[in-house]
Amino acid sequence: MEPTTKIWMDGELVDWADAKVHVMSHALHYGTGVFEGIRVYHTDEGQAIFRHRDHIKRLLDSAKVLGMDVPYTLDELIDANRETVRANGANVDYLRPIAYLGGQRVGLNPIGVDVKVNIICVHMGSYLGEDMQANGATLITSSWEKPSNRAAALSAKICGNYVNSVLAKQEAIRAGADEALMINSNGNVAEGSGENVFLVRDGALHTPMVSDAVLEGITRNSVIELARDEGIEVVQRSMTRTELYVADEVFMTGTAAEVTPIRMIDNRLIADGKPGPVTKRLQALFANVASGRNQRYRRWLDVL
Ligand code: PPE
Repeated sequence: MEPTTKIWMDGELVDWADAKVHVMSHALHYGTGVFEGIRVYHTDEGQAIFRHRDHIKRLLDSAKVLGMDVPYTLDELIDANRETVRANGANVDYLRPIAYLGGQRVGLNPIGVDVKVNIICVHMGSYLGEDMQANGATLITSSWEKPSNRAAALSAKICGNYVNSVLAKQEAIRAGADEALMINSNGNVAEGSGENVFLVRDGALHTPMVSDAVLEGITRNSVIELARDEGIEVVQRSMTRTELYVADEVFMTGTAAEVTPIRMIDNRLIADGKPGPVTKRLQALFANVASGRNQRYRRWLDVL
């Protein structure tokens, strides 16, 4: 990938090439870290970090679930993110703060292992591709089940949780699809490997509940608020995979994916296979809000 300039490592800005971690770090072996993905948008007022406080709050909540004490406050992390974006110039569009057990320890016991915090800025661009963003992406249902809430702490963004997503994503790409759709242990729709999923039926939005083994996405939350403000009904409920096949529209949301229309699932076209009107409306609205052209949601932008 394209390196950027500086990486924040526990209070210091370090050159990309020098941002090194020890091979005996607990997190490398056991997945004991938590992370965030946060968009940095270009607005007329300058670079803006989208829903900054909400993302850092979720990072600290994920750490709490993992039982890890992060040695920085929410406000300190916000300042560190801003400093890192500033140090990396205008081309970056995505922030990746990660807090992990960086201490050297063999054996699972995480208690007392040093916690490290690093912040990386990258250029992400379009996550599933420009063409998919415009014309719709294709999904296959993964043969890998999303673990149940009994098996994993899914509403926390814990590094180790992502092995399941990586298996699903790999399967989708090898099968020629853009993304995987994951089914939960009850046989209902969960989410994509790194996105929440919505369907449109009779003009209303439907999305799985947080208890359906999904990450409580911040983009999901933004789209729900935008839709309700537009007078669109939003229903959070369990749904089956076949409901997606026959929906009027399907789209996915995520920090990286933003609002991406889905045109095909398991070789079935969704409606006529073109992004539908509700999807296009919410996608445009989201883009206007994120870029600051729509000032009604200015509170979601932390302008540097
Ligand atoms: N579910 C999962 C499993 C997930 O990883 C994400 C974000 C979402 C839903 C959407 O959440 P939110 O970003 O708060 O709207 N996935 C991040 C990681 C992507 C990656 O490849 O890395 C992201 O979009 O930044």
